[in-house]
Amino acid sequence: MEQLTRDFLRSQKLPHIWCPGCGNGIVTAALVRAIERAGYDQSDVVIVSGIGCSSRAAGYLNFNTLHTTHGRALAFATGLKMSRPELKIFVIMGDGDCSAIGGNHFIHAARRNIDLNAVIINNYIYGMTGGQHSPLTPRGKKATTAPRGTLERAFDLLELAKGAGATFGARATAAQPRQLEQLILRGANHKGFSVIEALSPCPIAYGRRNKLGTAVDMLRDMKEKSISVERSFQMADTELEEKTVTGVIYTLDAPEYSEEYYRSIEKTVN
Ligand SMILES: Cc1ncc(C[n+]2csc(CCOP(=O)(O)OP(=O)(O)O)c2C)c(N)n1
Ligand code: SF4
Repeated sequence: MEQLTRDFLRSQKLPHIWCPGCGNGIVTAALVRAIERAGYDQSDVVIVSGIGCSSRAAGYLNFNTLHTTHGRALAFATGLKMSRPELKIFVIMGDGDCSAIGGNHFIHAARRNIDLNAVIINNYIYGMTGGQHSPLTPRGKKATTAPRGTLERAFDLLELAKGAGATFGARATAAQPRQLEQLILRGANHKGFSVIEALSPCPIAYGRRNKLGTAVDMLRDMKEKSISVERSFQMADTELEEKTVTGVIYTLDAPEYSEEYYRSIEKTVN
């Protein structure tokens, strides 16, 4: 781990400024380990992020990094992939960044099945701006913009991605960092748009407001509510209501956009 920290983190940017107990560090560490296991050349890896607490991860990572505007990480990453298809691109987004302001880019990246690896750190809230609800806040949970609990149903992010055309969807929690690492690696090895939803505690903007206890309590709760996708097949829908299904939720086979694009150019030129 010491070697990983030396090679893959920008030590001059540390210590990080995430709150104590924030899950962002756990998810970032899982990402770093997955990239190391994938064996990529460091100069071929690009980390793209938007704006938010989770998106700060890009600043701490010692790869080529792009810290873009709120909700636009996938738009920048798409441009990059189309001009340099050989790059290994990881896109870190918060739940708001990905599914609210960036929702349009998300569905179109999925529709194109472009070979990007989206890691969405879902802490169920807008952390950086103090706790507004996002499209992934569970119904009934409190936020600054829903003081009596949100009335809206949350998206199932992976169903949304699948419906739009993404070909790899996986979910894990910060309470299972090794599983998360494994899933990010599997997503990276998949050709097409990979979506990894990483559930992560925000004890400050979300946990405190919803009386979820300490960060440790939140992690314990995440772990207890997790059900592997294999086990979930044996359970009734009603039993799964309060659970979080983790693992590779689905994989599909479909043409990848940047490859198709270059193939079509070659055909036209020749
Ligand atoms: C165009 C634009 N609108 C709004 C903002 C304000 N803003 C910054 S971060 C953020 C939300 C972050 O929430 P999320 O994406 O869930 O990430 P988190 O901070 O929870 O990791 C918002 C609304 C902004 N920076 N730019
Ligand atoms: S506000 Fe929440 S998401 Fe942001 S750094 Fe603090 S704990 Fe993490």
